[in-house]
Amino acid sequence: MHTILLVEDEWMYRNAVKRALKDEGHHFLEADGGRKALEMVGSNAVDLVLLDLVMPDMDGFAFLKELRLNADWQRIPVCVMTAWADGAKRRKAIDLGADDFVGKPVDNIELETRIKSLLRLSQYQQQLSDLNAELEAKVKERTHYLQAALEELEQAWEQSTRDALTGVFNRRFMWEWLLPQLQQAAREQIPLVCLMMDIDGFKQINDSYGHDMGDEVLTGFTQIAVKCLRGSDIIVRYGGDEFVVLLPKCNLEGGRAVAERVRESVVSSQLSSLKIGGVTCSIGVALYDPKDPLTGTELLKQADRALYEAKNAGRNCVAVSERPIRDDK
Ligand code: GH3
Ligand code: MG
Repeated sequence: MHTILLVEDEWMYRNAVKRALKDEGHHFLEADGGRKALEMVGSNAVDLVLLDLVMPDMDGFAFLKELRLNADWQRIPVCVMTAWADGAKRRKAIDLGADDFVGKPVDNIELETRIKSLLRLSQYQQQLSDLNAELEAKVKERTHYLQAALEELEQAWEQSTRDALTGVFNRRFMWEWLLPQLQQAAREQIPLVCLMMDIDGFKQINDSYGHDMGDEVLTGFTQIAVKCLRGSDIIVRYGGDEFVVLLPKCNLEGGRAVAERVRESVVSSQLSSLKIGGVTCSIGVALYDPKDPLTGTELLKQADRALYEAKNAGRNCVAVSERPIRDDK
């Protein structure tokens, strides 16, 4: 059963309409002017409005204007009852939000069929809007789920690239950036420097003070090294107490200076006051010269050889490897 609001100041017309639709089983609300009709729309679930245009209180046009201002009422179908000949009034009513017309005086079949079709259209609209709401809820839920999955993935990726103890990049991740960095240096013809750093006598620290103290030294050492680097530099835990650092856009002198800064910072740091004697490190420096480029493996080998030289020179020092190592020689 549908509720139809009949807005008409003449009771004779209201009765004629009700008579015309008596077999349809509708429930009728009646208003003799626009103001009362608005009140009724506000307090009843109205499925359709049958509207006269000329009324003494608030006329049909003013009613339409008010009705369509309210978002909750915008989809209530409104069928205007007017003389067919009155084209200007019909156009104005449509512009104000009316949906259809029936002629006056009322033709029973005309009225019945127009109301049927308007109610059907309104029902379809409602179904469409319910489906839309359902779809929106699903999209929202799916977006939420995908966002959570993405965050989890990002977190997993971040974890898989990091060393669990020190938080710097791990060796597996090193190859992800090493080759692109070398390619960029070659493309831009700007040198870069690779440092290989290793804590001196670390085994002894572990043996004498325990593994936990060893871990503390590793973490402390990493923090000191990071403070000596630029944001664009990359540090990797290469193995136990060995770290690789890549300094993009840096020449040999710059690289040596950074290595010296790390070495000195470690010597004068809190690490040395861990009551385990002085902690020191040795650092090997290797240059990637885009005019005479090395492969990633060659660069690492060269930095490793420089580190070996620093260890041989008595540790707690920086050594530079000037002679490139070639894999094919
Ligand atoms: P050198 O001066 O020649 O570098 O001597 P070293 O004693 O430091 O020798 P090396 O660099 O080979 O020592 C690496 C040691 O680091 C061996 C291993 O037991 C220890 N190690 C590796 N990973 C960890 C770790 O995660 N935590 C701790 N505490 N120790 C580790
Ligand atoms: Mg060591």
